[in-house]
Amino acid sequence: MYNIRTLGEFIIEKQQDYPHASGELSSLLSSIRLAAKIVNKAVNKAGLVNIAGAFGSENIQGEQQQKLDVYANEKFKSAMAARDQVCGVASEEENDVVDFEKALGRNAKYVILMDPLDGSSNIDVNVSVGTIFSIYHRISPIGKPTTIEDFLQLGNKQIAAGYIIYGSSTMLVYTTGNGVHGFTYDPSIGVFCLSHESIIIPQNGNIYSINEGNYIKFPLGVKKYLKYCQKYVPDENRPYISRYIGSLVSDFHRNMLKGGIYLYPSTAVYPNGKLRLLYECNPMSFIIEQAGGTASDGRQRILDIQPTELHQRVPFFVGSPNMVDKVETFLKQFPDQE
Ligand code: AHM
Ligand code: MG
Repeated sequence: MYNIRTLGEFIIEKQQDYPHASGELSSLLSSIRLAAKIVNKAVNKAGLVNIAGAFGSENIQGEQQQKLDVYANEKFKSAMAARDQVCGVASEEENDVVDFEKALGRNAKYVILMDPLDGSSNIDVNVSVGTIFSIYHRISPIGKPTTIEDFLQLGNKQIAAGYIIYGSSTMLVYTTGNGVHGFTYDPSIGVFCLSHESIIIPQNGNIYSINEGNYIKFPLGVKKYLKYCQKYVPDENRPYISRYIGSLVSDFHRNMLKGGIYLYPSTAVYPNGKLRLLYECNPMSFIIEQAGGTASDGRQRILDIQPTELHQRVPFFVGSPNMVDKVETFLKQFPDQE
């Protein structure tokens, strides 16, 4: 029998560490927890009901939207709209920000950025997918319409970030800047239970995760790093293990628990990398730093990059600090010829 400590209890417990906390962030996290349960149910049934497959439309980035992308976007949005703490949402599935302040008349202080269903092309083949979220205090005045600056904040201003992984079991992992905590969903009682308190990533790992199909167009430093990973040096645990699911949340989660690095550099198709700064890289970077890891675009800390656009992409190197340092060293040592 396990000792149950639920996500709800944990959030309230942590809130007590901040005597002036109003409880609004706790309530906001509860709305995410609720939407996660609803989406989890749909993901679990994906092979049975007519919910897998393409929706028939494209998102702003020209990518095929899956039915579950659209479903998850709606569920997370309405869970957030149903509470009073969120004044606006930006999503991978929305061209522009959704302003609750204007539509619903709010006096709310938080904005949320999210990827409601990351890796959704994996749904049809029963591979794990995830939701990623990032929470900020707005900077525009409460009670007024939100502005784009509320959403284009530095990652290091995040108040909270997290992800849900719909995997062999479903987990919610989050940080509010006080460590990273993971909760596993028990579907028999419909509750997220604390299973991974204060996650710490190993300083060094031996797993590397990258789509090597793009090798030819990788920056030279990345190519050299991959050869370093593959070299036979038994004393240093090399060759490393190559593991790539193609679902960021899953690859990231495994590497955070076991020690490893996830890389999505610039490629021929994606000259700035594929992943989006605001709702993929920033939240994952906040989480990894809280777990003792590092996140970089190859040159600088992700959390220090000033965003300029909602759907901006960046190269992404994230994981065990020594591994990210190493790839940065290779990128510096082998700059690409212009
Ligand atoms: P998505 O937001 O359109 O699902 O794209 C993000 C996903 C990540 O989950 C994953 O790591 C990456 O794209 C895989 O890309 P690729 O198929 O190019 O390797
Ligand atoms: Mg995504």
